[in-house]
Amino acid sequence: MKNIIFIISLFLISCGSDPINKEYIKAPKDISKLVFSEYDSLQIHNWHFKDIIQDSLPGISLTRLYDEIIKNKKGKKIIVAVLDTEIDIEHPALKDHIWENPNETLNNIDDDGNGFVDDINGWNFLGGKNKTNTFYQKFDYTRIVNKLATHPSIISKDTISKIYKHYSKAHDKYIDELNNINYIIEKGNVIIEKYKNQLAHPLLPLEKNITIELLDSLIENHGLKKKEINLVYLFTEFGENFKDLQNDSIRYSDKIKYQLNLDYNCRLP
Ligand SMILES: [Ca+2]
Ligand SMILES: [Ca+2]
Repeated sequence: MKNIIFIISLFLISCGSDPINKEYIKAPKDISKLVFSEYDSLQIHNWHFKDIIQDSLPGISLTRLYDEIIKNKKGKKIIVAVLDTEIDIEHPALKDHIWENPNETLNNIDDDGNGFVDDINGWNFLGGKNKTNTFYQKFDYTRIVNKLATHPSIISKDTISKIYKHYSKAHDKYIDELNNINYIIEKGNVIIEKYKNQLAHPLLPLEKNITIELLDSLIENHGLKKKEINLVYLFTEFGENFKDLQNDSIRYSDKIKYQLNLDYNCRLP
């Protein structure tokens, strides 16, 4: 049991033995007929439950499923294991359906002997020791590089072994991302410094959104080179401003500190 991975299991209702008419919902050919503007903000907020034909909202048709397909159907309980990070077991839609381990009680003892103390609703493998959530977790390839670096196949450079190939693939990805993030941090900081000076100009107030026109103006009138601010063009595509750029720099630094840090232990609270 020790090696069985499960996080949270739920009781869900499945449909009984009555066959379901499996009709696939197709999007209308004329997409221009979809009218999003008719909906209020709450309906738009719940767009993912909606149906593309009935509601003109490209969701998963959940409301239509309840109303048309499983309405009046008798269900039976099944257990579904969910492998994911952070699930809210107190959510109103879930709290009455969360699986409970029948062989475990809350007593600080591993009653069922599976290696996990008080695993009442499953186990959080990436959380803190006291069942707390950790904000940052390593990327999977960081974890693989860290775990396999001392494996005999890696130390002996056994290039035809499966372990070596697995490690190699993760390592390449790790180095690529590390270089990429370092480049962004380095260039981002250079750009921020340049912008601090440029934005001090009375015509370019600090809080003003950085637009393509503004960047063109900086190139034309203030001597910035196109190559130097290519990165800023990338940011402006997402409508970001100068403060966002600064926050991104912090965010990317955190990636180095945690998600790409081989020694970071994301199990510590
Ligand atoms: Ca246990
Ligand atoms: Ca226990």
